[in-house]
Amino acid sequence: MDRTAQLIARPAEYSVAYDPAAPPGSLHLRATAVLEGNWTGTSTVPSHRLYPHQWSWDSAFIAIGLRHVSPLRAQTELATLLDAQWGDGRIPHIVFNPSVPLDAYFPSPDFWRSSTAGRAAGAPRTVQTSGIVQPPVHALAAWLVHRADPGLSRARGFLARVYPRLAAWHRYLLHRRDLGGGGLVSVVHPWEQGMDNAPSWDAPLARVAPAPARSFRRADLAHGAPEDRPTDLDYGRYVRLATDYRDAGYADGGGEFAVEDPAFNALLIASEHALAHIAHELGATATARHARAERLTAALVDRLYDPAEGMFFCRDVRDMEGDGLIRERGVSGLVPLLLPGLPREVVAALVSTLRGPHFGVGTATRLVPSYDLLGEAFDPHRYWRGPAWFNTAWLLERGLRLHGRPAEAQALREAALDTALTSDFAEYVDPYTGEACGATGFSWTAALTLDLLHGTTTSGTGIKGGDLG
Ligand code: 9WN
Repeated sequence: MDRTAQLIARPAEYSVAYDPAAPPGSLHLRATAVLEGNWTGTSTVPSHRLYPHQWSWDSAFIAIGLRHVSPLRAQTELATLLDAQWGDGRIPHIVFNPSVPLDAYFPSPDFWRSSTAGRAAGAPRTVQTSGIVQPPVHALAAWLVHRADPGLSRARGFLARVYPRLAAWHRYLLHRRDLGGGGLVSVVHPWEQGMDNAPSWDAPLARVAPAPARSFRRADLAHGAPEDRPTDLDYGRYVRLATDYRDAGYADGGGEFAVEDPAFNALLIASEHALAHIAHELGATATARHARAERLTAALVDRLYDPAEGMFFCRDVRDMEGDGLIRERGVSGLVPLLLPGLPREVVAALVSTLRGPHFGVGTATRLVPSYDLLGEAFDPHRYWRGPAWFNTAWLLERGLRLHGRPAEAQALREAALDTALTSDFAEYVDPYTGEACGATGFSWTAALTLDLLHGTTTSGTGIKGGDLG
């Protein structure tokens, strides 16, 4: 049998490869077991109890880790998500599993009503989804998945199948979501940016009249401590925004919440560079995509960077009174460090902000706190208002390495690996103590642990500057 036929006919095609050299109980084996436990047959849930469906940016991070133990499963993870793409190009933030009871997660499919309310926007008929999006990490993930096993990827035509869908996804964001008119993408709901409860949303959310508490029933409080989760008032506002968007047929442009976020846009730019690599691999020209990524980087610096503070801020596009910049220091404002085309002085300033008193990386904290340690709203346990997540640590580790800061990158990598082990792959941790918060056995924590374990030296699996540009 030739190599191609062997690849296609793999007997245990979806099984993960447990590393035979890994000692029993090792981090590698435990991380692999978490992903194995959260696999549903076509995708991976973030956590069976708290998040029992497929989530968009979770799946991208999960694929980045899965590629080390099952490149086929990593490809399938992304393909399943892309099968739920809408006709207008959007990739929904949740793809619902029809066998999970409606009351297991709120808002459930009967809230979003994607196949009816989203008909004009081209929502799929056969699968139920939410109608909002999440950060575009997918093209970056697809490129990294390809590189883990280019033979399998070519044999299965993986990149050729995902490329048009990823290109349509970026088109949707760039054409339908430039609500500020400056070239950057706006999110229309805090859940879209992925850091749901960040203090940056407080001011734009304050204008939103909350849906009455009796009009919906939260499911998250059955699994998470109320003092760690968003408040009922915040939830009422989330529900109001999502209801209004749904009732407008998921058409873009009219909502009262529109914010340009640095991390969301930086991830789009990183993915645009990745799409250029994918185009090149498929024999098409990559120049225009790289050029667009550079233009977007310039727009990001121009619109969201504050040199006096040495970091990026969100811009409230609906703010008619001030300059629109929301001067809350969040980890989102450091994530652009992962971009290759960033001006040198911006890189230097971001690194010093990361290490300074507001984030304490390398001195006071483990991983990277989600919010300013000195900020008024700081709370080491409450969702996205202080605790540290593993995906942001992974992004910043990558940025530090890309910009020639191997010692800082290595320290962050070791802290992430150590904390993943001691917290049992927690969803997030107290940034000072590393105490586990939220769910344990959380998929992207396990996946990114695997990716960090594979490190920079293993050929085809490492993350090098060339992955981005
Ligand atoms: C709403 C699944 C998701 C993550 C988000 C995280 C949390 C959902 C929630 O869980 O959001 O999308 O119910 O709080 O904030 O980043 O993708 O893990």
